[in-house]
Amino acid sequence: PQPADISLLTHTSRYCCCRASPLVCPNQGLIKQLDKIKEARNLEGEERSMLSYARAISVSPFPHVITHSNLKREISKLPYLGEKLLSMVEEFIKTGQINETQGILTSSRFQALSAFTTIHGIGPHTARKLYNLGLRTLEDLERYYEVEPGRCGQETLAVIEAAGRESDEAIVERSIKVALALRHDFSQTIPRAEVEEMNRVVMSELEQIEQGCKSIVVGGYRRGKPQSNDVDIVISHRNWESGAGKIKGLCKRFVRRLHERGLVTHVMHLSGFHEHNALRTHHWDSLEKALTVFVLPGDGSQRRVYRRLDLIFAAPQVFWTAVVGWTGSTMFQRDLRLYAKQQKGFKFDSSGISRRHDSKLFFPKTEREVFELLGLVYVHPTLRNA
Ligand code: DCP
Ligand code: MG
Repeated sequence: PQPADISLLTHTSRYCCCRASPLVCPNQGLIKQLDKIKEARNLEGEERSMLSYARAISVSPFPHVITHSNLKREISKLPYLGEKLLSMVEEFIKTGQINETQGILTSSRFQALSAFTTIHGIGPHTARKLYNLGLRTLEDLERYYEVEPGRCGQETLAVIEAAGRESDEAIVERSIKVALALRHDFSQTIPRAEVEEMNRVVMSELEQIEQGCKSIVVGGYRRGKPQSNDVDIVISHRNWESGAGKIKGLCKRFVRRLHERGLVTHVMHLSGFHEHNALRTHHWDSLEKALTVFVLPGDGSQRRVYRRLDLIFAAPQVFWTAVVGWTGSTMFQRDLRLYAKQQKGFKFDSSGISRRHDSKLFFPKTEREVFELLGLVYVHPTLRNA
């Protein structure tokens, strides 16, 4: 990160896209405890309460360790820390823990819901539904969905062809089955070197069917996480004029190719082929994308781990908004949208920036330009871990 940029960020802004949020911060212990409460609220569908904890967590990378002496003076100046949150912070300073967190950790309902939502496709709502059916463990879910661990046959080609014509329910059900069958692989995190190898393999395959494409690995990897849960890659074309035409329809064609080559074993979801998109909780944009299961080619001497791979295709004109949107974090993205709307009268999402009053579209040529357009100080990706 360039020091000049950092010094322009302020830790008291209401928007986390104006603050520096490093991966590891001085108040990690406090954040871990608050995060459990946030997760519990999320699992119970208490959206507003969940968001207050998320906001409290996002201001807690306060530059120094929060102590008794700075609590009253400085911390109370931070946004989003109301009376209740401040008393929790005080409790944490005194005892090293938060009572409410301890209660949550011992709750068997929390443990079950929390385990269920580790499965891609199972959100809080579905998790509660499954819990109400009497299911408690992931083994219970395997029986319920009739899934055999480690084994998940799929007519992947048929899934690719059916893209855009399936119901939301069918898509979610398939995602759950695949994610459940392969959960032992998916729970293993992906080291940075393997993420980079996956990107190399993907891009050399892409070059075979469409020359001149480029990519950036986004998500947690780009924010500096040493281990990722999945790999997210934004793909575009180097040619500003002809690129958009080359990107259109490429997603489906490429995934078919990766499947033929044995690299993509399963497809959970292909989207962007019609206006109405499934899994709306994800704030889906209108870009073509594929949520797949990927396996690196090996020499046969060892079994390769199945990995979750998301491929996002963006025309050159929206490449940088896609990169910023998909780099996240989720909170950073949320505040970017909010800031754009409230402070600038702009609409921001991964598929583009537009001005609200006349719908004029903007096509930033660099990542810095995205921030400039929104009137923001550039925030380095590794400081977007709000
Ligand atoms: N994203 C978002 N809103 C969501 C989900 C995702 O803005 N509801 C964006 C921000 C995320 C990015 O997409 O950083 C990728 O999402 P992931 O779920 O892959 O999360 P990360 O890559 O941040 O972490 P990891 O994959 O290691 O769990
Ligand atoms: Mg990711």
